[in-house]
Amino acid sequence: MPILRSAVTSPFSRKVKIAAYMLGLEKKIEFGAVNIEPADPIQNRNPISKIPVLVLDNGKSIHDSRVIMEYVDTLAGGGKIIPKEIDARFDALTDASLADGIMDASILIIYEVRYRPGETPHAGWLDMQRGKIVRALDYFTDHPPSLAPVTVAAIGLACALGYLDFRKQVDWRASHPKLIAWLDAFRAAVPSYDKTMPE
Ligand SMILES: N[C@@H](CCC(=O)N[C@@H](CS)C(=O)NCC(=O)O)C(=O)O
Repeated sequence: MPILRSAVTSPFSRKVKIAAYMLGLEKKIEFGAVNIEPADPIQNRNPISKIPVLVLDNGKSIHDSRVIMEYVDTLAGGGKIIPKEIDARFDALTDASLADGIMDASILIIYEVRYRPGETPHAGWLDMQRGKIVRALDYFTDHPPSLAPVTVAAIGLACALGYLDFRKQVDWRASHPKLIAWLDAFRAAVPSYDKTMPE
């Protein structure tokens, strides 16, 4: 059975888990853990040692999360979470990429604090990353991803908001309150969101 090397706290891994549940693949993919600190043999699977990585039965590895999302959509017949029609497809993929950008900036904030032991985190850098997050949230406030159907765009934004709830890089609930109702609607439509919530 393919193994998803992942972590409960990883928002990119969470996207894939939610997609697997949505597509009825949760019993066909094992959700395996990985510990990126200290070094884990995950480097043998992805030279840049990022998760998630999907390790297939034939020994091949698929990464990153966007490619795995495409893989699970294909396994499920295609066109389920990534629309087939060209405009809808590239709108969804572009919004999903922006949601990933929120997660990238959010993770860089955490790493700036975590990986400068004994030094003050660079305030300008943190502000720059927060600015990216806020501008992307402005965009999503004006262009909330469709929930009918739920695509990679909605899954990505939900995981990005969940990560901000978890690590609190930005108080998005105060700054972008319209997205609260959107996330509530997503949770109602996609029960695996709550199932994959980091503790
Ligand atoms: N573009 C990648 C980003 C994945 C990523 O940044 N994962 C984080 C954990 S949430 C990670 O592995 N960080 C370890 C590192 O950057 O060395 C994807 O979509 O999978």
